[in-house]
Amino acid sequence: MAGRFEGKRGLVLGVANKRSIAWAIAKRLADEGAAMAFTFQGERIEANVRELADSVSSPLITSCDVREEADCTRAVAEAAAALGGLDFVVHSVAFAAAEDLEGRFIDTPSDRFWLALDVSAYSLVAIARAAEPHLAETNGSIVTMTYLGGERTVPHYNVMGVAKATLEASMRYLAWDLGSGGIRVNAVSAGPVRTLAARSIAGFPTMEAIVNERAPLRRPIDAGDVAAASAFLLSDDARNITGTILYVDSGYHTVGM
Ligand code: NAD
Ligand code: 0WE
Repeated sequence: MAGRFEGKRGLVLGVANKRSIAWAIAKRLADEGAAMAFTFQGERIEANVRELADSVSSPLITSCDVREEADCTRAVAEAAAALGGLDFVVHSVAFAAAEDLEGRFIDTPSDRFWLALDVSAYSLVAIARAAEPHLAETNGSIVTMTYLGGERTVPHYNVMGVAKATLEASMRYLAWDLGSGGIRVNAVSAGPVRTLAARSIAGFPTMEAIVNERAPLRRPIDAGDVAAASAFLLSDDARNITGTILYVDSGYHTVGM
């Protein structure tokens, strides 16, 4: 593919396995010429992430639990050093306790409410702060992943919806703060994609069926579609686009019935 990202260097957070949205984005960017460092969380997935990252000749694979500020600053610094600078960051991280993605939102206890917001929303702020000095050198760009459940109620999305609402507002305020330095911050709002995490969610096949029936395009979304939109937002083609949400959902969010 033509090298839109030839000479560009980035950090990718959120690859767990080959089905991860972060991996689809990384592959797409690698195809277009990008060099990338990767973070992983937890020893269980380290070997998996190393194998994937090696396949795109990554110079750095490092551990980062986004709940730890020190991990975020170290991972960003290591990535910038290994790559000789940073042109973009892909943030594709979310977590809520499994028991909070079923039942009633009203029953979410405080500790698990803040866990979901910490991992899924505040992490973007921490990573952006660490990356700012590097991205300012390159007119760099940040992209994060969100979901319609952040603006409408989606049954069972619950505390993750509150986390996505926080993520989306944080994305806009980061776009304001970093805009004066030429840095752009945007989000892709993806329809249901069959990642491993998503497949563990009861009712996922039902949601896919609803999209196939009611979305204007009446077809499912795959990770490659999300990757193409993310690559656009990270590219110079989007040089005057910041603080926005790009929907990759077969048009589902536009429908009122
Ligand atoms: P995934 O499980 O492959 O990715 C989630 C990632 O978050 C994993 O790599 C996991 O290791 C990481 N993570 C969790 N807790 C972490 C922590 N404390 N520190 C660092 N990393 C941590 O699933 P995915 O579907 O590819 O999700 C990626 C993003 O896309 C998420 O933000 C998700 O909300 C969003 N999204 C997914 C869908 C979908 O249907 N799959 C739709 C819209 C948006
Ligand atoms: O953002 C997401 C899911 C993110 C996620 C997934 C898990 C599964 C495993 C966060 N935390 C966890 N925790 C786990 O233990 N999506 C947009 C996909 C998704 O999840 C749903 C959805 C959709 C869509 C949950 C309920 C209803 C709809």
